[in-house]
Amino acid sequence: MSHGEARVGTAVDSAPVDPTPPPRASAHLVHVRFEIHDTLIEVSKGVPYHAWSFEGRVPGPTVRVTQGDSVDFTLVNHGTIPHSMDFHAAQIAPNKYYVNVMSKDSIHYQFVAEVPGVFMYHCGTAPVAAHIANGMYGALIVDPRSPRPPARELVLVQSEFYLIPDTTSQPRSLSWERLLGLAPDFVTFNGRASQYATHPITVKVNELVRLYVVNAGPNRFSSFHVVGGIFERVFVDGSQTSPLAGVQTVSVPVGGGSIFEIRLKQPGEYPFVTHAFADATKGAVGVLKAEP
Ligand SMILES: [Cu+2]
Repeated sequence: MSHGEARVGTAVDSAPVDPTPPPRASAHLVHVRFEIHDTLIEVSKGVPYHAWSFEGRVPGPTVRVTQGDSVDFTLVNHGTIPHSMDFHAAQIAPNKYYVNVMSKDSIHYQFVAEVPGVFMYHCGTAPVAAHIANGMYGALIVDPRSPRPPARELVLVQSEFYLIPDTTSQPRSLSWERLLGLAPDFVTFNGRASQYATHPITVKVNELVRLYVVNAGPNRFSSFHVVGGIFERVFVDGSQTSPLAGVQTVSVPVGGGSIFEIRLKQPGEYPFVTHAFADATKGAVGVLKAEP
């Protein structure tokens, strides 16, 4: 059940991750507390995977603050190995704050979100590629002081999963060799292959749709594109100055995030993809369903 009353998709499908961000923040001091857990997730229909997660979710919860807000952050490690947290929205000394937190220990620090945009956060413990590939990332939105125009807002975090080929051992777990060989089994939006293709996201014809797209990687660039549409504006890597206007495809580098604004002109189904189509075929595809 995805909405409490109506089934969406087929009975055997899991409900998709809700792509809706939290509302604009009104506090000037935003408390964020994340617990790390070893978590079982489903990276594709019927494919369970041993992940490491923030708050039991992959990607972790979307955090939303307003430019100038202080973020008061606590990280509690209930996992079995050391982890850490690196906020791309912060400008602080990594050797002081992005440090390992041992199992059963915690860390607390503050930073001021001075620059608007959509930023990646991730565990920065070595080997970083393994901690990211196992699910330790998410998006942090910093709204500009004067609010953006009203829009239907969605958060999409692209990432890859690399599985040990032995399918007899369930759940699956990370293949370091496949990760180093840049050969993902699944490329996903919000942690599960093709979830918004089987469960399209409904929007209205001609309404402004704002997509906050973060690419967690750990390896593959995203060539973000909406089939049947042209982006009205793209704030590249969140930059407020000189957004791109009237563009078809904009790459989101690994570790980056951009804000895409689009209107869908006719009723119908509009796939959003990384136009690097091997990765779309591996699951980085979804559908915006425009209704009158
Ligand atoms: Cu970690």
